[in-house]
Amino acid sequence: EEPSAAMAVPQAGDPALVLLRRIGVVDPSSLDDYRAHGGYTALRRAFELGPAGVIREVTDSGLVGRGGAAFPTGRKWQATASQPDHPHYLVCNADESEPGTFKDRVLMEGDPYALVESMTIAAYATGAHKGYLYLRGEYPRALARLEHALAQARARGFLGDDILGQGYAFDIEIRRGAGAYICGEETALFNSIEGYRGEPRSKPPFPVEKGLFGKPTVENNVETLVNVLPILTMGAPAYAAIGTQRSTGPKLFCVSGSVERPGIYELPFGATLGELLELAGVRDGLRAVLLGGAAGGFVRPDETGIPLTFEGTREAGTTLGSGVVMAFDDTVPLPRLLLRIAEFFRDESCGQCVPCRVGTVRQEEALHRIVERTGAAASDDIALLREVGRAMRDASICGLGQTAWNAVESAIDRLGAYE
Ligand code: L3W
Ligand code: SF4
Repeated sequence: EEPSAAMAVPQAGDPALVLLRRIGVVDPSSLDDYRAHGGYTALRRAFELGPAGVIREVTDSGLVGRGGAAFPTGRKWQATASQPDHPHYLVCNADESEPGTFKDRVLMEGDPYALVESMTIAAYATGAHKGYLYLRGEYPRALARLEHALAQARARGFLGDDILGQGYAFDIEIRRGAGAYICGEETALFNSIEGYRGEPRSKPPFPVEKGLFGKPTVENNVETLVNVLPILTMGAPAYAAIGTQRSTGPKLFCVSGSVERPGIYELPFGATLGELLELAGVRDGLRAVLLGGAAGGFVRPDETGIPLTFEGTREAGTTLGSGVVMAFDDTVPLPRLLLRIAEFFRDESCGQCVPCRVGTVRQEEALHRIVERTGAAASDDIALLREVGRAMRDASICGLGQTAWNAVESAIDRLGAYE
């Protein structure tokens, strides 16, 4: 039997869940079962509200992007909706590739119709009639389930020329990535869909103005889109009452590493790192926690009081990113781990700009020298790492180069990695 998405969700079946409530409960192949579990009530509500009403609800909900950058979703939608240039496009970024991230996979495998419904709502609100779902190439099960869901939705009038008899036309095309992390950067993703090399474009212009095929485009992460369903069904005020004032709603966390129950956890924003680790069953000998994935930063075991919000992690000098929490116990050799992270960035750099193309190589070389000296760092290695890191952060075109030094820097400054 195929492993079910619910296996990755230790809380599966808990009726208090918002984003994960159907995972492991609903039959992901059945449109009827999706509807029996509340599916398509949000789209009906969207048609009652009209496009401007939907954008108002999303703005009032306080929803911000879940890909890591926390940009206000309502503002993004409004900016696209008001563009005079047409057509408008909707793009769902499902190229989930941040090391340690697997929440979008679980959502797509376990509740695929929820993504189809929320993309339909986002497109309706922003005046798009065509949506692209850019799916990580290594997600064959999500692909099969989404393709089946799209076919069923078309056959039943939930996609197509006249959705639910409302005179609104929308359809979704799936595009598969080919294994490059950089294609998750929003503009590299446009280039990939257009048939060019997956290289980021300079911003501005932002995609809301000139995006896919040079047209106004809304691009959102899977988790961001799926939040629109509870916003419309429970209403913006009730949604905004979840979490904190500046990070509203529920959040998915991808917990892995030295824990008893790795998986996806849903908690309201504002729970602490310690509460999350306790749920996942943290093991003895915790040495470090990596927040936000390879692009994120390490924190120490005595920092588990950090609130898991965008503002709380920023104030603590770290990042929430897309919700990655990797726990490492004292059996993990830190210098090797840091070298592995540096290899990743060197490998995934698109090579378009010098600070990142050269900097990721120099960073890896220095970390390699340190590992060869069995973990001890010469002071000139550390000085070089800092100098290269600063150049990558300040002068790289996109987030990959700008964040490629985060993890190493935090390991030096917070963990004393080479002392
Ligand atoms: C209109 C403006 N739109 C910004 C839009 C922009 C984009 C969004 C965020 O991601 C994160 C990083 C890591 N008018 C706008 C505007 N926008 N100003 O808002 O933009 P930006 O540029 O702040 O960030 P970004 O480059 O989209 C950087 C995370 O990504 N990361 C990896 C993430 C991986 C995953 C995954 O695997 N699922 O999410 C690596 O750096 O956390 O914070 O849409 O157009 N004035
Ligand atoms: Fe490419 Fe790196 Fe420059 Fe981004 S920062 S455009 S990945 S070379």
